[in-house]
Amino acid sequence: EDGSHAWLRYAPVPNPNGYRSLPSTIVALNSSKSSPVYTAGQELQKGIKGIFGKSLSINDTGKGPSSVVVGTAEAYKKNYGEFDEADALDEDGFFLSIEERRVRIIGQNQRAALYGAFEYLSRLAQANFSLVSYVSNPHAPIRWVNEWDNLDGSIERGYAGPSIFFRDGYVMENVTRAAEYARLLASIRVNGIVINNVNANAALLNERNIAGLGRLADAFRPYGVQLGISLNFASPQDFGGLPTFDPLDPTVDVWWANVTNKIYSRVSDFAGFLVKANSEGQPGPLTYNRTLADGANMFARALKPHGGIVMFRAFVYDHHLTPSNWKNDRANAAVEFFKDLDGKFDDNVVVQIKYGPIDFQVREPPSPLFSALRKTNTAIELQVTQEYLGHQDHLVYLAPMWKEILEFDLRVDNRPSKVKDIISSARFNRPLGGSAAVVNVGTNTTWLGSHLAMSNLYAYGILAWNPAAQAEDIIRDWIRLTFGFNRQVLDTVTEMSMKSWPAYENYSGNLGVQTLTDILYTHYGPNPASQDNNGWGQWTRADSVSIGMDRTVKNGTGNAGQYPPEIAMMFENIETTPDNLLLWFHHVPYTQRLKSGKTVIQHFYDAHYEGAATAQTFVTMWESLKGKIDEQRYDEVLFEQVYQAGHALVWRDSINQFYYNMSGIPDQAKRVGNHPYRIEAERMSLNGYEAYAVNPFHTASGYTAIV
Ligand code: BDP
Repeated sequence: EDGSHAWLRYAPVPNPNGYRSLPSTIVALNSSKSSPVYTAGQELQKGIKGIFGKSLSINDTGKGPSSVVVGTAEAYKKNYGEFDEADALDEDGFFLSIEERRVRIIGQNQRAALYGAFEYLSRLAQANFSLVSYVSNPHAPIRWVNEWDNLDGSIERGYAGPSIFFRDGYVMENVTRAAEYARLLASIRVNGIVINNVNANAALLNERNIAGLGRLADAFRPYGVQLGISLNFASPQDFGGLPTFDPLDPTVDVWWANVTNKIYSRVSDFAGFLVKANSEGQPGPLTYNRTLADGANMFARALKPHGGIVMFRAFVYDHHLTPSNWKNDRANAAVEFFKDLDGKFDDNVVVQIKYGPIDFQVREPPSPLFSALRKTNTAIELQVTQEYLGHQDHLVYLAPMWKEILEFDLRVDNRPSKVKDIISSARFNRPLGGSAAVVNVGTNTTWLGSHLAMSNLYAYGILAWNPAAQAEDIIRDWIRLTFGFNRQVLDTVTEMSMKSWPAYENYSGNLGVQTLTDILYTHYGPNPASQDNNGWGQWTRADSVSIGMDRTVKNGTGNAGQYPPEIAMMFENIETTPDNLLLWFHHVPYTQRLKSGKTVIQHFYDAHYEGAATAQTFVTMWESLKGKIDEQRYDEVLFEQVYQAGHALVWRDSINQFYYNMSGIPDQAKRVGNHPYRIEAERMSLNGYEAYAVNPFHTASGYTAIV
């Protein structure tokens, strides 16, 4: 098992006879070849063959009593007459009814029927044979993934090999793997893929690439997945040869309309554009003193006649902070840039907001922008690719973290205002909204470069459809689908996964100080020194006596005041700020007492030891599964876990050493800086190796490594 089938393995179930109601044929209603309903028929056939070893034939009409019928509501009514649940179906929703020897899978539209088929198969593959009947509707219409692929085939923040979409400047000729990816996504009800980096290259708009977009869209369409692209704001000038890219210049408008029309003439169901503007050196409307809304609406106008949408990113900030600019806080940027624009965006614009105010850190409060935009469509941006969270070399199951954000109640106007209800129409009654996740799959057979990391992609789709789903239920389903039915495997991988985010937080950056990783580019490994006085504005503001970013209104950057009053008050006061966000909002002495009674610095020491110790247990836990998982995946995961266990120690010692040096406060448990059991490599007699001084110094004990 090389991981390529992910959770769609359709492995035989242990007690196939337990399912008495297995129908004898599949009826895929009115399905033209390459339609999602046609795909659903094929998928049901393939799945049932794998799970039960039975080959079912597929017809496109049928009145037989013993069949799995799959189709749209419209087709179903035409063939069989009315059904009660028809009125309960929202866009993309499906009805699944499993009776003795009769199964009905009815979608509000084509892709919904396919979602229902995958749902049925997921139940069978988990040996769940109960007879049920229910409607399932999506929480929000936008359930997209973003891929940060470059045209040359590299992937920004991708950890699983080169692109499955691009090579040498062009869309690939062979789109087989792209289609396989669309299949995976359809099975978790993702309905859009933006295929290229937000730091976009305008050459994507050349003739040959637009033809390539057509090929990709054709590969995605049988799965009900629509194609979108990221745009470079300066394309009219850099690629189109115009003297300007001013969004209010009519020639620029015409240029975008032409490009958009050209795309639609090849991809009639094109989803839309994703735009990163005026951020990290990218061009944007501010260059011409136009607003971000002017910029977004320019694309909206071009897309409107075709029904497309613009995902306009809220990740806009000026990263050139200087130490003297003490009050400048990158966490404030999104609200500062967007709040006065509320109500100024066209209806087919969606502002895509990273979950926290900074940048995919191991712990952030929700972005305050969710509460500031009431007359604007919004979507949350999550990251499946573990940019700051260990690059898929560390097991970090992210559903619990996403749940905390989605369930966070921002109390807008002192009323219930959970983030999940803001991104759907529930709270502000907006027509569009939903989620996007940066995934960055590559050509590695495991898709993400690690078998266990795939639980995050799975969980993303489940939560985008239903944010009320529980993180632990999701992981258990995923384990059964990925590794089968062994009880010990189920319990062990669940336990590892559920402990993984807290462990990573403990050894990489706790109390809301953010991930203390290298901030300058790699975003990998410990480097707390790089967190201060850098142009990227992710600062811990640590000195010899105190640490943390004062974001209060009273003395700090004012960020706490960007939240609605009840939440602002909670974050403004140290006493009511949860410990896990203490250093996010407050600058305190290392000797500050936490609610646990420990000092901040002692908590640092202890938590880093605890987190790293937990990572050690993942190895033994995994080893206890030997023989219960196929050899290839067993070995590959073991390799990762051993690596993580080692790297967690590097993290632990680096961070503890660094803050010990800075604060001069000893560890009460006398561990930090004290490793009597260690044999330092540089003290051994070196044969063919040389000692050299390491930078940053705290990533090797005694500042020295050998090469
Ligand atoms: C940062 C990444 C950078 C992305 C940027 C973004 O380091 O590679 O381009 O986010 O989201 O976290 O635009």
